[in-house]
Amino acid sequence: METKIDALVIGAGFAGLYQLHCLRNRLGLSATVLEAGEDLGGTWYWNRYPGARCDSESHAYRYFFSRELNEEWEWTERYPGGAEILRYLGRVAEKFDLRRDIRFGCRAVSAHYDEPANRWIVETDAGERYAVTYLVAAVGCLSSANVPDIPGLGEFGGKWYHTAHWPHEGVDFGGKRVGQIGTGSTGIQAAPVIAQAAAHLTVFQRTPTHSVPARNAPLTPEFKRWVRENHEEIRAVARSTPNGHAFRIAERKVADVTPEERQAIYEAAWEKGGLQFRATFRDLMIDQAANDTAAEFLKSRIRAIVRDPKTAQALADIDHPYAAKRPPIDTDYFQTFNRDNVTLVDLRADPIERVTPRGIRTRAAEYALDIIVFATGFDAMTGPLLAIDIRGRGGRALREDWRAGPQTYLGLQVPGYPNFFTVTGPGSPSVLTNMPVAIEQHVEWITDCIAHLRRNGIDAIEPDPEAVARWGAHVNETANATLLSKAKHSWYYGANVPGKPRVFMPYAGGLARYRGICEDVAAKGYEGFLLMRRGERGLPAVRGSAAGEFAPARGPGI
Ligand code: N01
Repeated sequence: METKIDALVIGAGFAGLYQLHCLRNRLGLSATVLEAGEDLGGTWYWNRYPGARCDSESHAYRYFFSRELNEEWEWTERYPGGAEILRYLGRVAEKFDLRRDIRFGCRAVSAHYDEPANRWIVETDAGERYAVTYLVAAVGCLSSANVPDIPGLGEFGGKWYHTAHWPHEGVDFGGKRVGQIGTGSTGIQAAPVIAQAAAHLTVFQRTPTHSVPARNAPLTPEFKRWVRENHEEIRAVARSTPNGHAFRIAERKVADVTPEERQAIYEAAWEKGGLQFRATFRDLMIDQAANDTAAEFLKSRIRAIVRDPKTAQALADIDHPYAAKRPPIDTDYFQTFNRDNVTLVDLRADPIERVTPRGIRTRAAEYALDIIVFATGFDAMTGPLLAIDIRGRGGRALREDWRAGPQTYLGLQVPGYPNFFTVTGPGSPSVLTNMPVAIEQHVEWITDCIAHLRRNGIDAIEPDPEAVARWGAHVNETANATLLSKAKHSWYYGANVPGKPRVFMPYAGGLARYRGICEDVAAKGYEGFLLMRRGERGLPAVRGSAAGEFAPARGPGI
């Protein structure tokens, strides 16, 4: 049985829900969302590990498209927890009547472009088949879990879990010896909570990283009122800043202030907590000497908090500039290592050799464990797309075309894959931003683009390969202009997944600048894209068309 509809969206997280709303409720198209999970929420559906909470502040972690929705919804804490975000998305789905067009528990396994008919044939793991004109991948950037291939895992006598596939009924750590591998944003959130419940927690750390206290707290009635009354202002800030957060980056540079003033600024930012620490000076991400001052401040905090000097040294021996890897924020992470039931294993000094039936064996010791928690991150950005067998013109496979790294125009489209759109795809600001703001921008651009095609009798759109090459060069150049390029072992470069090409995947030029570029491209009649009408013999072959230059980076984009 083949279902014929205008548009298919893959994924029912923030991106897929809004995309469905736009395509169906605004453009009047027939549209369906396929969602592998049994309910909506995307990343929040899967990542239910202990301590899962958003690092973006709640007043900016939301959709901004509906003032009414914002007036009806009130977050309870400074950072929304996973369960509250799921309730929020449930409310959104209810308000815009989205559930009726979402197929839950339904994984898209293949998407093949049928060139003569100019349509996409999408098949699911349940054997369902959809024929659609527009295909939108809203699969998320961080939805393919990375479970490292450690020898012996299959022989482990206890239980193991990856944080991104956390059992919905929870895990009982009571009386258990737990080993946690990974100390990125997830591991740093999970460890303090696991340590409180477990008999013993052993944290296996490969790369230490800086972290700033989140300082989460319930929102006061005054703050809630302020949020309600300042919707437009909050929206305007989030849309105009490089990261899509509702705070501005300071105008000053580190060298503009005295060392004493700088120390006071860092101390105030530490007390305030959160990702705003990165916004204390505008040159933190482009000037190594400036960054060193922040990094040194944060390392000094670790040494001040952690009582055991050897553990403190292992936690503070950080090999990359502050925020060159995604900076975590935490609730009592470093304090956790002062507990009697917590041990840190420095894998750089003593690497893991294998998992044994009893636990984890490093070169120097064996750690007996009942539970292993993998907080080992994701095959980010490209992983979720390549998990689907996507084939474009002439049967070309995305897995082949992206063998050396992703090729996109603006992170929105792939050459050779007409009418296929990616929300927050590689080459877009995405993971360097507060995601809902980046998602809204993409979804609205895609919606306007599809409206344009239909208004003008255009059958298909795909990027000009020349524009794609220029965009790829611009993405690289922009990353190289920042200190992000000093952490070549980060997941931004795909370095956490063995065999993955080392390519900087997100766009580091900043969301505000990126938004301007996308608007400009559309205003110029979709410059750099090929707009095609079907003739008697299908779509015309791809020809080159001019793409404009992208303005060089002027300030820090991240
Ligand atoms: O994953 P990560 P994550 N042996 O890749 C280690 C977002 N997020 O899930 O650094 C031993 O950052 C790895 O070590 P190394 C956010 O964008 C958002 O923590 O590769 N260790 C690292 O310590 C974030 O950046 C929020 O040397 C291994 C850790 O595992 C992104 O998700 C919350 C290993 C993985 O860290 C990913 O964060 C959480 C191995 N074989 C996450 N393989 C919120 O806003 C990997 N590691 C709520």
